Amino acid sequence: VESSIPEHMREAWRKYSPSGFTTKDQFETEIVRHIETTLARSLFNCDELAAYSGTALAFRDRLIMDWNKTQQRQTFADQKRIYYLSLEFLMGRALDNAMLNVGLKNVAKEGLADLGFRIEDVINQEHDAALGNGGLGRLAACFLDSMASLNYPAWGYGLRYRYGIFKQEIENGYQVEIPDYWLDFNPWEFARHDVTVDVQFYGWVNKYTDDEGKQIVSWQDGEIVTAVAYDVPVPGYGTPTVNNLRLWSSKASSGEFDFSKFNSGEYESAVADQQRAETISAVLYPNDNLERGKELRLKQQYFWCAASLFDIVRRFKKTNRKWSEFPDQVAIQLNDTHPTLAVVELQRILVDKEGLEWQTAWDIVTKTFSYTNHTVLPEALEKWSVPLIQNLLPRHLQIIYEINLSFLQTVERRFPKDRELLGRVSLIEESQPKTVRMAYLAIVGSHKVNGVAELHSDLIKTTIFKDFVRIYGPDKFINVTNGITPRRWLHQANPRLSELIASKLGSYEFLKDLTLLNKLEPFVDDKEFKKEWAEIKYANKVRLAQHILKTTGVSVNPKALFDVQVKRIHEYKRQQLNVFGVIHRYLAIKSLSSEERKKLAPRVTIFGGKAAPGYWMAKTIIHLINKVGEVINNDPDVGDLLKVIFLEDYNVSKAEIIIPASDISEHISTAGTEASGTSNMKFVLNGGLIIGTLDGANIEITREIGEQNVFLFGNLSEDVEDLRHNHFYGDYQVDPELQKVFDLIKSGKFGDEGSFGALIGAITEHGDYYLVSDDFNSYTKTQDLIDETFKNQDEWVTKCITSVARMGFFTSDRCINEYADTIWNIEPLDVAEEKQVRART
Ligand code: F55
Repeated sequence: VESSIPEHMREAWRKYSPSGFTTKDQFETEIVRHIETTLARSLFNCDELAAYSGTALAFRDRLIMDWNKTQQRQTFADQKRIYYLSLEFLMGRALDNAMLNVGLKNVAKEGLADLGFRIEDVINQEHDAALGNGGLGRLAACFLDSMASLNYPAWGYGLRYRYGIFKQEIENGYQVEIPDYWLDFNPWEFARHDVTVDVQFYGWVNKYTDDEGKQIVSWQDGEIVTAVAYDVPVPGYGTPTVNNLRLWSSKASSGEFDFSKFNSGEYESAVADQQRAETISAVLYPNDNLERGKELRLKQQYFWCAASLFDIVRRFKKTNRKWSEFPDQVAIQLNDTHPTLAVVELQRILVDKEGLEWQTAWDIVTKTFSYTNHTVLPEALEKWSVPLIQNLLPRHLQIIYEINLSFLQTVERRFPKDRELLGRVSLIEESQPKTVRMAYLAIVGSHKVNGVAELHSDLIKTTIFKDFVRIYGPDKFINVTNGITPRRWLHQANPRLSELIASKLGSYEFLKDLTLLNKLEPFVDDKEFKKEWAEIKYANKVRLAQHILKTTGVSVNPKALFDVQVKRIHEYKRQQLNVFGVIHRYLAIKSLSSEERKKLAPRVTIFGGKAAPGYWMAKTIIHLINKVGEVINNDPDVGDLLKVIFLEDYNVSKAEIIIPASDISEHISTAGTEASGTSNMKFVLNGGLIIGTLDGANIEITREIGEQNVFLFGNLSEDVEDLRHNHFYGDYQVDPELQKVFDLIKSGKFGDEGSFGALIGAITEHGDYYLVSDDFNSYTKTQDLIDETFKNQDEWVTKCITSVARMGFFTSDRCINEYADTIWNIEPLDVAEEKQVRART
């Protein structure tokens, strides 16, 4: 490559290549240098934000060196890479993670103390990278962590949104959305103004036969928007591997964009053109498990797929291999159906640009792609209107039709007598307007399809993708149960617990092999160990209580049972069941004499989570929680027996405070609706117990940690359909205890009877789709059992320790190794030599 330094000069280059700090003094040199030069501040003008910036820049320098080496090593190794395509990466903060991964957090802590700062305050200055909605985006972030920690050559590809998920404020009990502009100072990204891709939209398709009689198809005219790469380093834990997350930002194309307009009195329209281009990557859509078919969203999807595919193909071409080897060099994982256009785009590149035969190209495509499904909820399955695609991506629509035609022909040959099957599995739904079923396109374009927990993977095979199992056979559909990274969700969020575990196991090796936690089990009878365990949980609760006091003004007793439900607000996740249960508990307290009340177990019920801005019912649930809190928290009859807290703006960094402080957390979705859930794993790993339905990963958690350690309740997924059906027959009545709760709400006790009426009506009048009434009795009885169990602290702590010891399965490392073996066919890169060099420094 002509941009590389000539051989005979490389010696000098290497001599001056920076080696990075390792000692406290070196760290202080670096941070002061950055504050005084990079940031142009001084010791008379250095606040906590400047200290954060200086620390981040010092650690960034270290990461960059390993990052560059990793990229060189991976290019040199010239082996298969995995590309993880996700519209969301919910990364949270990077500094703490970077410090722990390079193993120099203590050095930084002491160095910062010398300079007059507390490391916690410095860490808290960082803005979360909140480029995601919830579980799906956070899963992508855990996967990047695991892929780097396991030394897989892996890239993430996403969009660089200017605005991440909105910040949530609560005003008078209502959710208010504030834009999350997060890019003011982001030391973790590197703009690659030289790495750009021009992406085309609209236009028309020209088909003709050339002089040699060959069919030529070309997509012409339309408008061009440029994608600029921004790279984010992704460090692994205890390894020199630093992988790359590439995020695309949109801007007006310099070739296309009419800069002369600026001079010719059309200044305003020139600016408007420019802004239209930038709008593509401006904002993350804030809906989880809901797809609304907006044109701008489709533009985002294609913009990102086209840029990523161009980049991947460009890298492959540098290796001068035959196209048939593409799937041996490239594995592309589709995180849900959002990147499905990448399938069509690769087929277009191979056929229209590279001149491959249709079938040859299609074999390459299907060997390259695989698809992860995250939901069975019908409202979340993507369907794009055919006229919309026709207008925006005319060539892609033709290719989709051609894929469909050849797919349906195969199906017809295999099942000649089944005419209805063709209509059911067609990639095109014959609706008004017609739509493209993106999940079906993703299945047809992939060699493997996976669900994210056992129950969920079984459900997709027997319900939404049943016909495809008949067509392709069962082996194409597999399960890979989700996992979480123990680095962030144990070591970083709960350092004292991590340290206590390490002291018993003799090392921190469990952070790289979580199954080692099973060595904790013999210590369940160790009195001293149990005491320390309980002290750590208590300290975490004190910390959360301080946060609650500071942010809500409500004082809670850290000795009370902390009951937590934090996740996106959604009817299927049933926060309404929880708050109805709280009101039921309130009624019970009120009915007792003050003597009887003394026997009750005090409880703090904590909620957190965002509602999609257009999801009116979810917003009503938030409002009810806040109003119920106002009444209960100020009722002198109740006192410490019950407090109800809604924590504003739940996000990754808040989760790191909340999760380690929980005694019991709630994972109470209607059976069959929550694909997996991942916070359930985080809570148990931090020594909290869970109350849950037999849904998603709750089932596998129960299998691993033992039934006696989980509070299960509610109907089974196999019975849900019949129960729903029953709601419309006979004289259907809701649970009598739940009716009392409804009566109190309707009495106006919590204000706003009008909108709360709709919440009640969904259950009493509109079929109770989520089975709140069916599960109510089982739920409250199980809550009573929790109260009883919590009274015996010794027994409780035993359950917690036993559970943690059995959580090894749920590391995202196991999960990534399963993807690597069963889907990607890819090996980790050997970094043994680098590791030795590293061990010496
Ligand atoms: C975001 C946008 C759209 Cl259009 C659809 C869905 C989402 C989204 O955020 N989904 C999501 O978070 N799904 C969750 O994925 C987790 C990881 O697999 C699961 O644990 C969880 O059950 C599922 O709801």
